Amino acid sequence: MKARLAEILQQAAAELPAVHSRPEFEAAKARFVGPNGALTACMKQMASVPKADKPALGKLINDAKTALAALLDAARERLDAAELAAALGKPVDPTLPSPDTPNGSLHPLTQTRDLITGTFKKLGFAIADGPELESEWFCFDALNMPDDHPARDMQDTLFLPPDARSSTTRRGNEAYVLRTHTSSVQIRVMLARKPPIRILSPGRAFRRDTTDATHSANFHQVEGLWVDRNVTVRDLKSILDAFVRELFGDSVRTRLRPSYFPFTEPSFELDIKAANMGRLSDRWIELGGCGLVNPRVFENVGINPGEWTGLAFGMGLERVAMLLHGIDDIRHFYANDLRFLRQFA
Ligand code: FA5
Repeated sequence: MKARLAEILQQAAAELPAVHSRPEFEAAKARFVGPNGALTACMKQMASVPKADKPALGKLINDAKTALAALLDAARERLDAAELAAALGKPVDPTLPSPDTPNGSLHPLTQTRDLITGTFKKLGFAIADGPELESEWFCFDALNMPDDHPARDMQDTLFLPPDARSSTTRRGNEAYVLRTHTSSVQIRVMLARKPPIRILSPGRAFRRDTTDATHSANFHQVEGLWVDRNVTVRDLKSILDAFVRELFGDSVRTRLRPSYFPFTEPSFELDIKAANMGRLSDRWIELGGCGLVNPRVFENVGINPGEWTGLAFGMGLERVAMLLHGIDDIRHFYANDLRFLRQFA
């Protein structure tokens, strides 16, 4: 019996590594451990072995069984690995550069946003964010535009359906709007932090404007706010001058044209004139609105206007990108035309 078991193991050790398919494996397995297999035949002989020899023989058979199981496992694992490799196909190195795929690039609006935020970061501004879905209080009332204020008509607002009215906003039952400007972030920041404050807030804005070459219902703005002691129009002008020079070069000229916003007093439009703005070169072009924070806004957010002063500005991101790159239609930014986008790669 001992010799027979050794022979079976020798045979298995020779045959199983040569097995290359599932049917070959199953046939070999049956030859050794199946109901009519060689090892099974040895086990059956146990019945006729004298009782005294049984323990020693039983151990021999068990050892042979374990050794056979290991040989079968090794053969099965080899087959599994070969089948997986066949299913996966030729090995690839994902770290190799692809020869045909052009690199992606940032959208021109993202590039322009990064340029603007980078410039203001150098001037000590931190980036602040706020929700695009706002309650009327943050978008209008706190900015000195109460319900009946005519200035509320200056911005055509997209309202959410009445069932979206909130019971959690400051006045309990206000409508939600898609924010018409990023000035709402000023309010959120001033409620959350104590002055001095110096923040820049880029983000989306929404208005019921008809789309044309310079307007979109969904556009982007960049809002700036600086609250400190003794902030003046001179600070406003010098900050905006520094910003504009960084973008358009030293030869750019700026002017603050008197204007009106309910949340700033005095208020201005910032105009720029430069020789390198394509079709718009050498003309005064409006870049955005600005002014000193209206003391009423400070009162609305619990900041003492006797102690603190502030400046604020807001501009259209698309407008800046169009001037920087000589783009004459805002709709190019949203058309996803690769011929347009690749020019900024
Ligand atoms: C405002 O939205 C003020 N919140 C800006 C401001 C902030 C003034 C802080 C003072 C202090 P205005 O409505 O003018 O202002 O919009 C500012 C800029 O957003 C415009 O100059 C324009 O570049 C851009 N803009 C406005 N409406 C659209 C639109 N429909 N499509 C594209 N850009 C727009």
